[in-house]
Amino acid sequence: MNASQPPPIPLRTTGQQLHRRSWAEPWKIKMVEPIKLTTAAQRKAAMSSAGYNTFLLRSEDVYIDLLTDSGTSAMSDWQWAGIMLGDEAYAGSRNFYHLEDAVHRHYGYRHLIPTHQGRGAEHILSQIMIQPGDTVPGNMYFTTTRYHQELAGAQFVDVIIDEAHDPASTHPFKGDVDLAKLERVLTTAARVPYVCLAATVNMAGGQPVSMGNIRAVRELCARHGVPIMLDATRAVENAWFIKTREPGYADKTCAEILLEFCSHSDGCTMSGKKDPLVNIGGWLSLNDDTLAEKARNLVVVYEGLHTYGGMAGRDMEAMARGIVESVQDDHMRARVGQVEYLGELLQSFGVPIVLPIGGHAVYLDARRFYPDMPQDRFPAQTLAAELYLDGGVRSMERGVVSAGRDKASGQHHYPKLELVRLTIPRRVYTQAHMDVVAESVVAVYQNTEKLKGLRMVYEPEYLRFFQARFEPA
Ligand code: P61
Repeated sequence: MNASQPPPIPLRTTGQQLHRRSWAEPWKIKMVEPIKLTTAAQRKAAMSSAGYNTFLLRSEDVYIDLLTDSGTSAMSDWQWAGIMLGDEAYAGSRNFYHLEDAVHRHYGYRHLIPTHQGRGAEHILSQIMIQPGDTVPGNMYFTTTRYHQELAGAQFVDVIIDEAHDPASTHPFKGDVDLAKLERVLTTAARVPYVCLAATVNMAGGQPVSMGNIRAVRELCARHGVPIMLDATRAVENAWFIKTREPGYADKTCAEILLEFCSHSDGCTMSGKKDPLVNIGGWLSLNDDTLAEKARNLVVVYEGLHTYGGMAGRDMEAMARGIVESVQDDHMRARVGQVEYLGELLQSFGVPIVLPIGGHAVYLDARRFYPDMPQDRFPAQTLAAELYLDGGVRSMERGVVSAGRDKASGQHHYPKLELVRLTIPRRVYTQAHMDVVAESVVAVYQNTEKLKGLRMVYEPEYLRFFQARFEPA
């Protein structure tokens, strides 16, 4: 079928205009996994024993799981067939070479160092490039990325455009770097080992970076002799936004745009659990031979030999095939289109969400759900708990709990964005699931009055959002 929008058809019976959908998912379902409906009483008990933290729920108590799109994709029959072709040799597995080829062909980098997942790559990159006292500028922080940079002795500085911190701004590329902010860091910091550029920007709402912006960042960094390391976790979704929003790219394919985008960077960290459609895996890519040698040397200490990096041969094969599937335009249209469907549905009911709708998730603006709740009563954590209690939908807090504490002062970081993420796994849920989610969100939005928020009763030392526990305030 032609993917472009067909003209509306006037109906003979009523004279109404029938707007035909121009696309549906480019796959059909061959295997299903049953999910369980729960009662309100069961959900109340489950939420209480999970300490009001959706990370601590058992997945079997969840009806529709929108906690994350990480490792939750459905693999294709071609990927499952690849699983059977795993070469589980300790060294030099053929699947490593297939993966190397796929990464080279679609992302363009010279060297591939496999890791068990994204944070494994962040760890290796931070250790080989950062010296204590360094400054790493980036377009908004990501939890694990910043954590590894700080562990290696760097300070992270946010250089994203101001619009990214405003949930209502409809800037089409809210992931863009503010060039003046970046230049200030490049000229004042003692040493900048690299610029960390994420595409799309998860914490900003799945917002993309434009090609024009990465090109300008490249020029600026080149003048200062500073490399750019991409967080390419959702770079194919980013390519789709460039195709649909940036002048001059409508006739290019996602695959072409991805290659061009990556060509403006010097390497990438990757969580294979997102764009590449697998349940586990990741990699570090580098163009520089000397750095790649350092990374290959370190990967054997923390991950595994440099031809498996913590993955089984079968996992590398599934990821190599997932990469090939992920860059298809038909796939991306349906993937981002489903997120857009849910976002537009919520908007039509007046639910406050982050605009524009992101690539992997719809983000609810918890501040506007609970305008009178102070941030240290954890509005987004409260909203995530309420969504589960209402209909068994699991979401994720992305606000003050996720932001953690300032290392120096010990105080909470108070981010401007206090969000709940409804994250859509790839190729997993149907349009009816999205409708049920929207109905539940609307029900919670109608009923915000008596809530007083939560208080934290247990706070772990590292990445606290994963395991913190709360009680109703
Ligand atoms: C997620 F609550 N994301 O979005 P790894 N970069 C980027 C990511 O989105 C990402 C990683 C690096 C997850 C899982 C997760 O605070 C959290 O393969 C842009 O998970 O190690 C992961 O990749 C790290 C959820 C991670 C979190 C950290 O759901």
